[in-house]
This record gives sequence, structure tokens and C-alpha cells, in this order.
Amino acid sequence: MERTLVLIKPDAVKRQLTSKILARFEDKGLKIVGLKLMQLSKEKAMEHYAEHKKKPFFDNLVSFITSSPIVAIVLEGKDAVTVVRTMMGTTNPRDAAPGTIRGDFAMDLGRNVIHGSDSVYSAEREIKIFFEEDEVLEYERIIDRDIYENL
Ligand code: IDP
Repeated sequence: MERTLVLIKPDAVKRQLTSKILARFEDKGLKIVGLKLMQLSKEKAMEHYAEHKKKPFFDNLVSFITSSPIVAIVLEGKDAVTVVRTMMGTTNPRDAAPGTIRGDFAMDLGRNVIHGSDSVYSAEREIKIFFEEDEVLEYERIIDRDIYENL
């Protein structure tokens, strides 16, 4: 099983889209193993988005993601990183396919409602920024055998 980090960004929290977005992941069969509402510090935001440090939109991105609470989530499942990226849709929501989260809920690059790790390596790095080890929990679901043919 793979784990990935999802952030419901400030725009989506304020638009009260949290439950709709969470429901999509639960309906898909992904398991929530970490979940919290938090206000991100500037330091953590800069660490999270370190790869974009030299980009012209970096300052706006950091100030936006720290502007009001986000919901941080760790999801677990087979190929969770790719599954979540596919469900999110393209970075620019105006290009995102209908049926994807960005395609259905967003209009602007700087207000694209959700973050999802782009690789297993990024996921491991990012989960550590947002969650202590004991905040990511293991538990069994009876439904697992109805979601996966082979466990
Ligand atoms: P991703 O969120 O789809 O993985 P990244 O390229 O990692 O996309 O960019 C991180 C975030 O930075 C995007 O989700 C978006 O909010 C913002 N962003 C990316 N490119 C631009 C841009 O050209 N202008 C403004 N904001 C951008």
C-alpha cells in the first residue's frame, strides 16, 4: 500500500468544499490514515513548496497557503499517489477534465483547491512536514476485501 499527502487549500476550506472532496476519496476506496485542520506557518509552507522557490509565483503561493486554515490528509491505497493525481486533474483548473476535483470545483491556477503529492518520494517528504509519526494511524477496514481483489 502507498501513502500520499493531500491538502485541501484555503480557498476550498472557506468555500465549504472539505466534505465533498473528502467524500470523493472515501467513495473511491482510499483510506484516510491522517487528517487535521491546521494553519500552516510560513516556514512549513516554504519547505513544502521548496521546489518552486525561484518561480515568480512562489511568494503568492506561500502567502495564500498560509492565509487561512487548510485540511491536511494522508490517504492510503494501491498506487495512491497516481490515483489522487488523476482524481485532482491538471494544475490549471480551466484545463482540467470534468469529473476531476479541479475540473469540477475551480477556475484559477492560484485557487485550484487541492494539493496532492506528485511522487512516492515527494509523498514521504511531505507527510513528514505535516504529520508527526503518531498522527498517521493504522487500522483495518472490513470493506477492504470488497475494494481490492488481492490483498
Ligand atoms: P500541482 O499542485 O498540480 O502539483 P505545481 O506545479 O507543483 O502543481 O505547482 C504548485 C502550485 O503552485 C499549483 O497547485 C498552483 O496553485 C501554483 N502554481 C503553479 N504554477 C503557477 C503559475 O504559473 N502561476 C500561479 N500559480 C501557479
